[in-house]
Amino acid sequence: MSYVPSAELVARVLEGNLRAIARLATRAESGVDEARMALDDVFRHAGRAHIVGITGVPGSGKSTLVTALTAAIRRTGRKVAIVAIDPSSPFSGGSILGDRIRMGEVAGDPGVFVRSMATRGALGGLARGALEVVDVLDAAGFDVVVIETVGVGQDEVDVARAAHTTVVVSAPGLGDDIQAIKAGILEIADIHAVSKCDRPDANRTIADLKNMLAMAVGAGTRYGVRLTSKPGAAPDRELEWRPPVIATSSQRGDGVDELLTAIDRHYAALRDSGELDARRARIAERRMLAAAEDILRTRFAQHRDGRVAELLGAICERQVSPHAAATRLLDELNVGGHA
Ligand SMILES: Nc1nc2c(ncn2[C@@H]2O[C@H](COP(=O)(O)OP(=O)(O)O)[C@@H](O)[C@H]2O)c(=O)[nH]1
Ligand SMILES: [Mg+2]
Repeated sequence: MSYVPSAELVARVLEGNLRAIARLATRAESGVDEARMALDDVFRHAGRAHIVGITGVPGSGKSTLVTALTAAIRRTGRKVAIVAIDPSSPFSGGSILGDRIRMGEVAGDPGVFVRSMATRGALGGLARGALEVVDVLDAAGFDVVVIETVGVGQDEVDVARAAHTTVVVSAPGLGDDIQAIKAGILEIADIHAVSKCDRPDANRTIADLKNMLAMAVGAGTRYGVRLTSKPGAAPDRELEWRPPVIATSSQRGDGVDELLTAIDRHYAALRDSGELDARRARIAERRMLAAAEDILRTRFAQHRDGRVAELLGAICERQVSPHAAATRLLDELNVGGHA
């Protein structure tokens, strides 16, 4: 494929050209230097999309639910992009064929774009690359960008925290405990979906989850009820939001419209309370910190055989502490500049 210059690529992305979007997403994912300018450019045009994180343990029905939800969003006329991140497979969903069949409902619809991301790159590349792909889709005019992540580790939680609205999916038949608790992601839910409610054992999962949430509220844990926290400003209005528990069956189509209503209501509540700005500020802070760490790691790697090795030797000889060595290294390297 011929190389498309950044400016031209960005212009096509902003027009919503699907090939250009795919191409820039690939560049974002690979983290190549040539992508940097285009991604910086695209970032300035992003910021309109509602970013929805959908997480839950493998097999909880996320991909199936995302497909059903996508169809529901399309019926309202909005465009939807999906970023599916599943470290268990180079293609999302564990089964390529399965995913394709499930996306069948919305396949070929130009108002739907699906991007699968395999796994993290070296050293936390997952979150950064994924969020830059989200920027691309946002700037390209998708109204809703869904990030599907497997809720089993910190990386996934981090990605879910980059969303404005996070849906945690639990399902019956995957063990006695609410899976969100096992994965430690209960508190990040703005909305709970209990999928596969066509199954007879779903009622118990729903009841367990509701009990758990009631207990959390009773114990004073403010699950989902967040104060506005604009940096440097006193909270003006409070976001009163109790995460609803919504039973869904992607098989029967039950609960999907209700889920969409909850997602839309949550976004409206975020906007009206000022919490949306607060979340955007938190997302910005995390992303900037992650970018700084990334730059630092790269520079560290570049000097591993040189100055870093020397300082490591000095640390081993107890001539200098790790902290003092790090300070010295940062002073010596022009960290923000190019090597
Ligand atoms: N009975 C039932 N099975 C479902 C439903 N949704 C998904 N499944 C099944 O659950 C399995 C895992 O679904 P998938 O969407 O791939 O889960 P993911 O790993 O969380 O993305 C598949 O075999 C699906 O067919 C549902 O609403 N009802
Ligand atoms: Mg999946």
